[in-house]
Amino acid sequence: MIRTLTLLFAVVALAMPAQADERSDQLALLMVPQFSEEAVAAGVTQKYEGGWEFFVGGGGASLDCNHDGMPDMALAGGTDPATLFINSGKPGGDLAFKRGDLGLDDKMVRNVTGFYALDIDGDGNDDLVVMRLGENAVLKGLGDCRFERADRDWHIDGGRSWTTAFAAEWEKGNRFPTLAFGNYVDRTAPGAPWGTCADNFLMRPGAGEVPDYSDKETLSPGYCALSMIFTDWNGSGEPALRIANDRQYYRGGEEQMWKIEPGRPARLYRRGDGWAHLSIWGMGIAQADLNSDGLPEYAISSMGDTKLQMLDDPADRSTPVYVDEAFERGVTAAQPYTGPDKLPSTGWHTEFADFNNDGREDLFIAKGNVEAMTDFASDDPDDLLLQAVDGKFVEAGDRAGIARNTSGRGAIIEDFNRDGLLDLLVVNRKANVSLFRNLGRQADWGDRPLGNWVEIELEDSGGNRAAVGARLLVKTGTVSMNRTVSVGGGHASGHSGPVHIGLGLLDRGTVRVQWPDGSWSHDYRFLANQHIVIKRDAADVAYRALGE
Ligand SMILES: [Ca+2]
Ligand SMILES: [Ca+2]
Ligand SMILES: [Ca+2]
Ligand SMILES: [Ca+2]
Repeated sequence: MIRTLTLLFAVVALAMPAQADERSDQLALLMVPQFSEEAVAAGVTQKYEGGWEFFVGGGGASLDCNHDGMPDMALAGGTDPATLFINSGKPGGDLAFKRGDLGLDDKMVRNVTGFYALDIDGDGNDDLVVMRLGENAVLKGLGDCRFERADRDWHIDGGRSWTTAFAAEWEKGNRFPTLAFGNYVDRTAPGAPWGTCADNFLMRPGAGEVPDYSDKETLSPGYCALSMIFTDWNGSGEPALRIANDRQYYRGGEEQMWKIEPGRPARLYRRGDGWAHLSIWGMGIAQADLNSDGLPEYAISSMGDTKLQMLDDPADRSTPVYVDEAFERGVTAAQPYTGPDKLPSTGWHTEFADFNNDGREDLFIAKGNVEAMTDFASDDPDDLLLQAVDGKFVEAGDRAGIARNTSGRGAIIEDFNRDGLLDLLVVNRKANVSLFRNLGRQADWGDRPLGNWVEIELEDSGGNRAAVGARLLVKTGTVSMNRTVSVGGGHASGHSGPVHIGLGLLDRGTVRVQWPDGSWSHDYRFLANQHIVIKRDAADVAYRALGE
């Protein structure tokens, strides 16, 4: 026994430095962005507090509530009040925020688990969906970062559930969006919390001139949703609703996908449709078209291994059978990558974004122990997995300066100072949020730029002004990239606003837009390092100057 142990230690001792060396070699080929944590200096003090109902959730949303081009944000506080932070910084300058007012009373501003921003009524102001433990609320944006409750006017039943997930899409022909609410444990049911997951809800708009969601459809069974996303998994033009579910509390549950057909009740994909049973601690979900084949891949965080699902047979667009390529692609992120703690880690917010502007989407995963689960890592740093040329991902969280001993939950990936480098806000349980400014790439003589970039904002005609569901096909040199405008995913967190695209060394490109109604635009030419706006049927892109 002792000999076996000694041998094991020897193998581990040999393996660890080799792995570290290999990672160093891989990182040497990549541009590693440098982040500086500036929450307090930027005026952002906000914690996610509370008992076991707030072990989950803890999110926020970015939106531009005063139309000055600078992203503002709403952050959940659990039992602490949720807070609106209005961006008071300048383009290219320091991160700076001032506190605003969400217009929620003292009861409703507490017990908030997360936010998503979208323009529900199509007036050009983003509205805020407020997810809560108890009644949910919807805040209508009035401009100037003022809000008023609209859930009663719009007949949105806030329910009594413990809401932990949200997503929205515009079904074809509809002026207003379809809203999906995901709920966690039903605490009032006998035997709670074990096997007592609440149902989820789908709210489709009425046909009138104002949003009317009196018709509420139950998505049953619910299996304790922690994130959801509308996704056109097979390129049919008709998104389905995917839900990541937490096996900790369901009995006989699994990951789910609902078929959402206009004018028909939602229908769950089952074995007969090819849907395979997968039972994980589904926490956060993200989609990206990593292989540019027009179909999305999915990252789903869990306790232990992160999943990376790719359609098994891309030619067969009728059967949703997925293979897990997380190991091959290097995104399992199953344990902490720094420090002595080698227990499994716990992943939450998951999102693809190009942090170093090299034209390849990277993967961020917020990490943090549920509370004091001794079988899981307690010091569990967030992951920044940079995508290499070969499509594999390399951990760079420590090198980038985001590896901290905080317990991450939701996150917002956004260029908060509009300098073309994506910054990062992480909501932490029982600790102040982390606000990381992206400084670019570090060199001997200081920071230097990353790759080129473009930020693209769409403006559709009709109710879906921000063109949620639109696809962007960007071509630069020989590279093509697909992006989708969506509302949902991550964990209790989202962002509204331009789509950020890294361009590497290329200083121009073209973009084609597939608008949510399915029609394609012509090719638009654009120059790099600009914020561009593409209006429906416009001849050319418009360049937007900020801070003027
Ligand atoms: Ca703003
Ligand atoms: Ca609005
Ligand atoms: Ca990248
Ligand atoms: Ca930035």
